[in-house]
Amino acid sequence: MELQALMFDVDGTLADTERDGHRQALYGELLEVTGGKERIRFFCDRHAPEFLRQADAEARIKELHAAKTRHYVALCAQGIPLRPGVEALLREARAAGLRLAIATTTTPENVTALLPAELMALFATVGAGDTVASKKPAPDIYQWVLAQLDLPAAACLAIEDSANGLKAALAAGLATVITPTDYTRDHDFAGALAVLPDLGRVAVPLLRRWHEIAYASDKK
Ligand code: XBP
Ligand code: MG
Repeated sequence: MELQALMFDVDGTLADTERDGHRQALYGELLEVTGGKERIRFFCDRHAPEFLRQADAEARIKELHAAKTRHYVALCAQGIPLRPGVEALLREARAAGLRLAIATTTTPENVTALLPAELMALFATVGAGDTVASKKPAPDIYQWVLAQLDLPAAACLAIEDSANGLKAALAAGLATVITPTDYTRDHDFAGALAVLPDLGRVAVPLLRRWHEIAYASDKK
């Protein structure tokens, strides 16, 4: 089956938002846990477990996460640059007839804050945040996006930055290209199709070739 779609992770892949955005609201060590609300709960569990025993703990976590999101959206408004090669690849992929999708743990609001409307329009579907019950490394968000695209995993490639993202994509049956960030450089990327410094030297013909190799066994 030929390559028909690319599925992009957001934070760390489209832009180094963990360094330029989320980190300024959260601490790097917490990035091992995906999901802002889940990360706050994890921090409380480690450092203030008594807080979680309060009746209004969940409501206060939601409030804190909403405040953090406001800070992040404000940082996006100042402009968080996309990583090298991302915009060019998005445009080239669309011009080559590939469909684009987003599969992210962050909120839909954070995606539209990061990407200008013109780039958002390139995506056929956006799977984000609480769309699914289980966040990465669970495969749910990738499975949801595949269903929206009405495509089998074998017709797609996933592009990620972290071990949690790789686990999620592999569990959904997706061959995955990794472009690590400073926060994920030391992660275990076993099973990745390729690990690259960024997308700066990646063009569609190369992705088509890697896709053929990745799914060659499917053709037997
Ligand atoms: C990475 C995440 C997100 C962000 C923070 O998302 O785990 O939770 O760190 O965003 P991706 P929220 O799957 O794109 O790498 O606070 O909105 O969750
Ligand atoms: Mg990521």
